[in-house]
Amino acid sequence: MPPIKRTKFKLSHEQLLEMYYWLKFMRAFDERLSAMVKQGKVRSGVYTGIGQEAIIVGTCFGLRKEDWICPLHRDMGAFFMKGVSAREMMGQMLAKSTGMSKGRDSALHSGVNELGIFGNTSMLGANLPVAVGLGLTFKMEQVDNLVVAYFGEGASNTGDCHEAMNMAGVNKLPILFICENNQYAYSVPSEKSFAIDDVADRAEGYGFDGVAINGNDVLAVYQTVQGAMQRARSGEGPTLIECKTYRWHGHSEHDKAFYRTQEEVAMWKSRDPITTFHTYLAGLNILSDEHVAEIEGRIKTIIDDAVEFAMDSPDPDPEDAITDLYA
Ligand SMILES: Cc1ncc(C[n+]2csc(CCOP(=O)(O)OP(=O)(O)O)c2C)c(N)n1
Repeated sequence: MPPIKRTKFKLSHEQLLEMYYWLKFMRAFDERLSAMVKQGKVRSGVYTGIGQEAIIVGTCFGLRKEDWICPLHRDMGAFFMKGVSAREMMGQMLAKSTGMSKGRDSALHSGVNELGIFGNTSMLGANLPVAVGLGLTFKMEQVDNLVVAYFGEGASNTGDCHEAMNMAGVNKLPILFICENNQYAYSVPSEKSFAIDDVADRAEGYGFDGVAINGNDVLAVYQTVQGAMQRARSGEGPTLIECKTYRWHGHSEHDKAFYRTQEEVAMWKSRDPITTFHTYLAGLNILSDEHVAEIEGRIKTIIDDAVEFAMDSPDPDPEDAITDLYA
């Protein structure tokens, strides 16, 4: 095999391959779920992140166990990178007793305290004030943990978003606000929901830095996030990072997305974050066809096992509906 070339990133080639693995894993898991929806096997709403994987990999790759994430409906990949197993996630999607919330709700609302994953509510933008609460806790405890809070460009127009960013700016809280700008809030294109080009510009009004980047470039996301993480951990406050991207599927698997043109979808598919990264790694002689086959085989085995496990898992016992209550 030709010699491996150096990159400007402080990442070993094993780390680059790990990033590639995660991109492929998220895509494969979402694709399997999408197929299972059509087979009538899934009991949860499915909002795939297909096309947006680079944002999750680039933001989660540098996280510590103690850091928290506040993910959205489309961010299942972040659960995996924070430590949720494929079996647990599949159990959750099939509303089985082996899922994270033991069949109580859809994947969107399940959190895992031990792993630092906040279970979001349906109200978009409402995860951001929670991120502020977490960030304030870290600041008061004088620990250098941080919070990564995700939101869509649609959610960026909510009052919660404004209030959260304002308070995070005033108190210099260790939060990365990650706007996943996938161009549409359900059927509403972004030019119909705000009058500026970049959501990132709003950060200035809250007293911290905002930057708009190519959300389909995993290394661009990673590099930007690294700087923001360093500032957050050293007490310099939040950063707003707007990642421009596109969701390949409809808003959810029941949405055929007729409000978009085929040309537009094709144009964005030509910017596939996985193909782009593949080409980059292959050019550096880090990724060979054998690697790809091995990674794809490994992922298929894990997902096949998760599906079998979840299908064989028992349904929740109705009597357990009143256990695990907070009060
Ligand atoms: C406060 C609020 N308003 C409306 C909705 C209904 N709703 C659910 S998803 C969605 C689109 C969200 O778009 P965006 O925030 O850009 O995230 P995306 O789904 O594109 O990732 C809407 C309007 C909601 N859940 N919460």
